[in-house]
Amino acid sequence: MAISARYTRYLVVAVMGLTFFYFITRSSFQLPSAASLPRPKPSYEDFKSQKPQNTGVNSTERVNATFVTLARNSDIWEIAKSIRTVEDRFNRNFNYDWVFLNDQEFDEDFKKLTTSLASGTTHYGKIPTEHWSYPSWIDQNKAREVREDMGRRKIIYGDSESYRHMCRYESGFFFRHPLMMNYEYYWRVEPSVELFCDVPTDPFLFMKQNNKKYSFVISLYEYIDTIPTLWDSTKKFLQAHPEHIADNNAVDFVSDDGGETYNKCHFWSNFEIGSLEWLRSPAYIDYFSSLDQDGGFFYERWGDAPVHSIAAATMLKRDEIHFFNEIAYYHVPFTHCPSSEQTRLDLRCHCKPQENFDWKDYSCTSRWFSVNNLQKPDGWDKKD
Ligand SMILES: Nc1nc2c(ncn2[C@@H]2O[C@H](COP(=O)(O)OP(=O)(O)O)[C@@H](O)[C@H]2O)c(=O)[nH]1
Ligand SMILES: *[C@@H]1O[C@H](CO)[C@@H](O)[C@H](O)[C@H]1NC(C)=O
Ligand SMILES: *[C@@H]1O[C@H](CO)[C@@H](O)[C@H](O)[C@H]1NC(C)=O
Ligand SMILES: [Mg+2]
Repeated sequence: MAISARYTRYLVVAVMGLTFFYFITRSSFQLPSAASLPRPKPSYEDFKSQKPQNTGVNSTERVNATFVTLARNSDIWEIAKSIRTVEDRFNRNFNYDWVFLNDQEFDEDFKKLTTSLASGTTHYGKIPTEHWSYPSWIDQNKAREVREDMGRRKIIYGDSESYRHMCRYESGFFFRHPLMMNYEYYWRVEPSVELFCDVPTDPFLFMKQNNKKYSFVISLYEYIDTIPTLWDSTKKFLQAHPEHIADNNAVDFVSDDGGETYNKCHFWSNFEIGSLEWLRSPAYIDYFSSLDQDGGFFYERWGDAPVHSIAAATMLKRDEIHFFNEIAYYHVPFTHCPSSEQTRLDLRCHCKPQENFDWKDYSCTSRWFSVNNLQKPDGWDKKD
């Protein structure tokens, strides 16, 4: 049949062509070898030993400093975002270490992912039980009743036991974890935060060279229901220990009446760059121990933000506290975005200036500028 003869010819040509094609390209069509078959998941230990070491381009004037993150294993994807933003905007050029702390053991997945994202050396620590449990003098029934009551009153985290251990830990213990004893400065990073501007110069070096001990980017008023007696405890402590009160302190940031009452202003401690040696000093440790004895971490819901802030405002000189205007930052629900357009362009910021919280009514940053005679940007008091 004519048709089948024509098809046979096509078939012969096609087979010859494919054979030729096979011989010239067969080196690239290898059957899967044992080496390319799916391998078991790499363990954290194997992965860590194979990770290439970074050497920071700006490592000459390295400060003895680390990032520090308190997190649960379930925070893995939220902390991944934070590490990425910190690395992209700053640490890829500096490769500072990163310490992760947890009240439970970190799992392999958490360690692998965070080590792969961080450019510096990572360390993982378990918090000793004594630092994440009730001190002997706390009445746990009373603490439970408080939680139930605050839960009914819909106070934020009011019913949470773990949040109280967290706040107490961040107030009094993270800086003396054995892993943190290796450093002089820390930068605290929480899950799901964002940096909006390049950080081209090293904030740790700035802290060290300018003798700064504590820094912030956002400040605001605390919910009074979480700290009704914190100021009474503070006054009792400072009266008993006048030697810890700093000359030229910033008490006017936290009190409108010379220390009689607390105005609820505090630095928002989910961002902090600070001196570990200050937190490990007798002044700070005595203050924390005194607060801990009074029991307000459990009988109220004292946050580490007002505790750090009141300590800084009373026991540091005012010029040892720094406002990092150039570090643009977001933690739900507030943003710090530099007011100056020139700064935003120079630092390649991508924050919306309208979202800057600094000059809004609920922020205390305007007060910080006033009590320190700092120049506020033009138009800071325009309402929009
Ligand atoms: N290991 C551990 N970390 C916690 C726990 N609760 C909170 N954290 C961490 O403590 C920090 C503050 O908690 P977060 O939920 O962000 O509180 P918020 O910012 O006040 O809403 C974050 O870094 C959390 O990952 C906990 O029970 N265990
Ligand atoms: C290194 O630091 C210098 C000054 O501290 C800065 O001008 C430069 O841009 C930095 N280099 C990188 C790659 O970030
Ligand atoms: C870093 O600081 C810690 C705590 O002060 C100190 O023990 C350690 O020796 C310092 N390391 C370096 C390299 O200076
Ligand atoms: Mg948070």
